[in-house]
Amino acid sequence: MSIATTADSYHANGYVGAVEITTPEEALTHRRALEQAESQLGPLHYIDKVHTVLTSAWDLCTRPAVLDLVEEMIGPDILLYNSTYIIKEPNTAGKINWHQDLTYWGLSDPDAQVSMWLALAPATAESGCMRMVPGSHRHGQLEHATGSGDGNLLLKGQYIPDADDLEVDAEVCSLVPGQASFHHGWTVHASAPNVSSDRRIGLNVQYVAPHTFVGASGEPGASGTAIAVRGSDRFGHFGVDQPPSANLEPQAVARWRELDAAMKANFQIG
Ligand SMILES: O=C(O)CCC(=O)C(=O)O
Repeated sequence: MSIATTADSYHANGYVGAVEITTPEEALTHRRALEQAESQLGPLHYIDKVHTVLTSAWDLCTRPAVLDLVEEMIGPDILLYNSTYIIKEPNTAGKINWHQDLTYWGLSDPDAQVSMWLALAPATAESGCMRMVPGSHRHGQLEHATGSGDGNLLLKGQYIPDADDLEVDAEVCSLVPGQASFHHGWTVHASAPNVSSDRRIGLNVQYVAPHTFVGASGEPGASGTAIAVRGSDRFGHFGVDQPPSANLEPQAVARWRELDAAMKANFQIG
């Protein structure tokens, strides 16, 4: 698919899957880089802003092939806002209930944000790949609840209580290593437990256009931090993150702990 066709599919359905970003061999190299970092730092599942400390994550987040597509989705000025690894270990019960991402970021312009989910291990129905409800991005925000306590991996256990009607239309978004999906912040999605014998690993990345901001007024500091990866930021709503000068550079690691805590403190619902 050309970039334009891929972007058209994203705009029509609220998501697009199976976009090739790296070869499977290259994805394996990036998986090894993550696993090396895990052996040094401990678990990295759902730790924010990994692109500020890991050169592998920075490389994947800033690939021209990714940014060319993101540009078609949110415009020529692109800020890299967040990146996390989302990992389901083999044969574990963790799952993600039906939800919409924008319910917890509070961004002012819902169309000025897109998420990439890049597979570093097979993401299949068996390993608990995402399921997406096509067209659901057009309905705006649905009501969410928190704390379902049923193995939901989301930070506040958020979920859409009445998801049965949505679920019937959901499409399975399986990815081979090196492929990515891109989804809009209102797209309803979920994923089941990993019942395979391999880890399921995704690098989940958020891009925003600089005119958007967190909160009602866009006051400086309220939107957290980000870094321009294409074009320019003429608005200054976000503080400025730094790219990694080397892998796991100690000062950057210390700063990263603070960035992760700040991201989690700003996490909203509703
Ligand atoms: O990794 C998953 O299974 C779900 C990820 C997700 O909810 C997201 O990328 O917004």
